[in-house]
Amino acid sequence: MTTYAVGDLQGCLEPLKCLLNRVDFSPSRDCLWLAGDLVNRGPQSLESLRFARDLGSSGVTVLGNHDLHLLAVAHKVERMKKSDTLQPILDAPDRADLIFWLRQQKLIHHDAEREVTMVHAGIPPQWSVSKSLRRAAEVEQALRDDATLQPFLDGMYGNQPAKWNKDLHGVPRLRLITNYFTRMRFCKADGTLDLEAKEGLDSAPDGFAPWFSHPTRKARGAKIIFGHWAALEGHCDEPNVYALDTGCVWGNSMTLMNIDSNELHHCDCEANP
Ligand SMILES: [Mn+2]
Repeated sequence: MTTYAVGDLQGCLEPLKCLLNRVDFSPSRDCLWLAGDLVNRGPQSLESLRFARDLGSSGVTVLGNHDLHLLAVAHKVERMKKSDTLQPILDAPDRADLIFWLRQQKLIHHDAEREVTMVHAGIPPQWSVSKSLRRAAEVEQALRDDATLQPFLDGMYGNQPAKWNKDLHGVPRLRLITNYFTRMRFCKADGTLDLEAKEGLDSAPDGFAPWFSHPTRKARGAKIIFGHWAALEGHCDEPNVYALDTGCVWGNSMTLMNIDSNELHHCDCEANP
C-alpha cells in the first residue's frame, strides 16, 4: 500500500490519470490525497469532482478556495465569474450528491501514523498542527450543518479580519480560519494576512513573508503538504514543507508525491484535452 498526494487539479483530470498509470496506482491497494482546488479553470471539473468522490475510502480531499467558491455558487451566494468553468457541475444529474460530498470534506487532513498534514494553502505561523485541526473543525462543522451552511457561505468572502484574535466569533472568525487554510500565501509572524499578493516569493509586501518561512512558526518541523501557490513552481526551501501545486492548469505540470518516500513524479499538460 502506497500513499500519494497531488496538488491542485483545477479540472485537469487527464494529467492525473497519466501520473496514476505511471505509478501503477490501484484504488483497492493505494491511497490518493488531493490538496484541494479540484475544480475550476480547467476542462474537466465535473469529471475531477466525480473522480475524487468515487475514490471513496481510498481518497482524502481537503477543500481549496475554488471548491468553496463552487459551494457558494451552488447555494446562490456568489455568481459565476467569467473565467469559472463550473457550469457542467451545476447541470449534472448528480449535482446534489457532488455538492453534499464536498460539504463533508475537511480543511486539513492529519495522518497521525505517518505524521503528515495536508492543507490547501498553509498553516498560519501562530498555530500548531493540533490547534489548526481544532480551528479547521469549526469551519467543517459549519459546512456540514444545514442550519449554518447558508450564513457561513453568505459571509465567507472578504479579506477582513486580517489578524487572529481568540475573541473573534461568528462568521468573521470562520472567515479568517477559512482564509488561513484555503487562501493564505504571505503573512506576518503573528498571522496577519495579506491576501492581495499572489505571485512568487519576491512579490512579498513590506513586512510580510511566506507563511512557511517564519522562524517562530509553531508547526515548524511537522511534515506539511500544500497546494494553492502555483507561482512557487513546487519550490519551497523550508525543511519538511512540500509545495505540490505546479500550475498544471496554467500550462505547466502536475506533481504527484509518494508520501512515504518523498519521490516526486511530474506530468506535463500534453495529456490535457
Ligand atoms: Mn487555491
